[in-house]
Order: sequence, then C-alpha cells, then structure tokens
Amino acid sequence: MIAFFSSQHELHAPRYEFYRGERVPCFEQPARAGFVRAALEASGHELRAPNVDSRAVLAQVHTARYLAFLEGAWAQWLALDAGNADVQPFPSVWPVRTLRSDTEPDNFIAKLGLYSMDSGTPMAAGSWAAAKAGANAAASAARLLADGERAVFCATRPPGHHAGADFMGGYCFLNNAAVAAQAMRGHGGDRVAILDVDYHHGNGTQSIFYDRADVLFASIHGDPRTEYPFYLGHADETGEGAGQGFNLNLPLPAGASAAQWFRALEAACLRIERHHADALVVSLGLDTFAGDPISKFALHPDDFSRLGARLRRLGLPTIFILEGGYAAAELGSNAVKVLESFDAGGGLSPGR
Ligand code: Q9C
Ligand code: ZN
Repeated sequence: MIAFFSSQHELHAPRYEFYRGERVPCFEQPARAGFVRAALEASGHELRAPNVDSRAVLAQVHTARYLAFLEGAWAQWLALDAGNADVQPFPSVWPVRTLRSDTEPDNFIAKLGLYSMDSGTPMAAGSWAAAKAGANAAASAARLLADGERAVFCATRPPGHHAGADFMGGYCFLNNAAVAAQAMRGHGGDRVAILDVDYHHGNGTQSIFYDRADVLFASIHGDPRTEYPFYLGHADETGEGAGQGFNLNLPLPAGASAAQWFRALEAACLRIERHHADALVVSLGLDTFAGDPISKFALHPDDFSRLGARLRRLGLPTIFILEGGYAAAELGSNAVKVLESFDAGGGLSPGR
C-alpha cells in the first residue's frame, strides 16, 4: 500500500506533558512515526512525501481564526520572551459556560485557552509545520484515491481526531481525517464514511460533521463516562439537523474484550454499508492494543489483521489515517497488520 510520510513530523517534539500534576515524557513522541516508517519499509511498502497543499481543504474544516492562530502561535510565544524557545506554552484559562468565545483576546495564553479543549496538547516550535504536513498527507491521499488508487495510508503525527473546527486537544492540532473526508467530497464523492477505531472518541471529527448527511461518522471507543475525552462520545449522539442519523457512537467499557470490540465493529460496518459511501476514511488509532500504556482495550496483533480483513470486505476506496497508539515499539507492526490484511487479494472486492 502506498503510504504518505513526512520527516516534518519530527519538528513536533514537545519534551513533556502533565499527568496528575507531574511533568512526564510525552506519550505522543517522534519515535512513534520512526517505528511506523521502519515497519512499512521492512515490509516493502512505498513511502511518498505529501505532494498536495491542504490549505484550501483546511479552510473548509477549520475556522480561519483558528488556522491563523495555530500558524502564528510559536512566533507570538517567542515575542513574549525570547527565552520561551525552550519552554512549552500551556493554557491556564478557558471560555467555559457563560464566558465569551466570540472575541479573541490579545493575551497569548488566553488565546491558547480559547483554542484548546485541554492542557494535554503540548506545543513546540515546529508543531504547525508537522501538523500541516499531516494535513497535506491526507489531501495527497484523497487525490490518489480520486485517481483510482484502492487504498492509501497516511503515517502522520501529531494525530488529528480530537481537533475540532476551532480547537486543539488530545495531542491533535489539525483534523487529518476530516481533511481526507472533505477532500474526497471535493473530488466528487457524494457520500463519505469515517470509521474511527482509536481508543478515544474522535470528538473533533464528530463535531465537524455533526450536522451533515454527506459524511457519516462511526466510532468505537472507551466509554466517555470514564475515558478521555469525557465530554463527547455517548451513544445518544446521533447527529443534528440534516445530519440526524449520520453519527454512530459505539462506546465500550474500559477493559472490554476483543470479542466485544468486534461485535461493535460489525455494527459500525453494517451502518457504513447502509450509507452507500463512495469512499471510507479510517481514523486508525492503534491504542486499542492490549499493551498500550494509556488505554484499556485488549486487541492483539492478530486482531489488527482481522480488522483489516473486515474493512476490506466493505469494498470501498479507503484512506487510513494514523491517530493514537502509544506502545511505540509495536505501533509499526500493528499498523502493517491492518494494511496487509486489507491489501490481501488485491483490487476492489467482488462484493461490490
Ligand atoms: N496520562 C489520541 O489518542 N489523556 N489522543 C492522556 C495520559 C489524553 C489521546 C493522559 C489522551 C489523548 C489521539
Ligand atoms: Zn487515542
């Protein structure tokens, strides 16, 4: 399978995040992409640099003021104090209920809070460049699909599915899956389905498409009653307005078995089949792995093969987007399991 990979990802290398008040090394670290790259190369997949500028599509899924803030954020941070080059900015105040989010404050940390859902998304000098390269990979994959490619993998980091139209969060800045889906719409696909299999609910992707019938969002994830992102991802979120019925959340309790997970996958696949999509975008988080350090599902490497085989049976042109997955050493081999079982047998399946 063709994979898009950009070495620009390395420019996003924050040194720490917070966990229960302590500084801890970032779980979402550059080595993750290194393992994915190595596994792809070792198994003979073709790596390409992104070759499409996502700027126009980004403007369709994110707000202009959020994109302007993200692009200029590091320069604003340095303008506060040249010593900030070695310091990570974190938000400390947020416009929650009763506070205004329509006006952008001048204060940098106040802006950072306006455009953040959490304090768990550390920013570094090259975060914009790395995130933009990931969005470019998603746009590049969409172009390849429009040109007839069966499936493409975007080996991107930072991830994207927690990023909403105007906020970052959960290690995510730009919503690569939303870019891929929107780009497929731009290439003439009438209906797109997004399947999010990351352990964490893809709140950003859900919110971007919540009132739309053209992009179905289906997600299997840890129950938000106990799992991040906590404030979205419940089963009763089914879409609104024209999008009513085009959002399917399948939360499972932390600790759910592989058997439970595959029952949910079957429900998601049946809903995707009913959507009669022209293309599928898979938010491929691999933090469902039993060995993941921050997640509580129990998938093993063979289960990732089973996932790829089931997705192949949907018979759809497919863009895989890397999301989470924090057992870095196993991330590449688990991703390759999905891609290779999807590829097995070649072209579009006879079911279509
Ligand atoms: N001590 C994705 O998988 N909380 N994001 C982590 C760890 C946030 C995960 C706490 C998890 C966000 C893309
Ligand atoms: Zn995740």
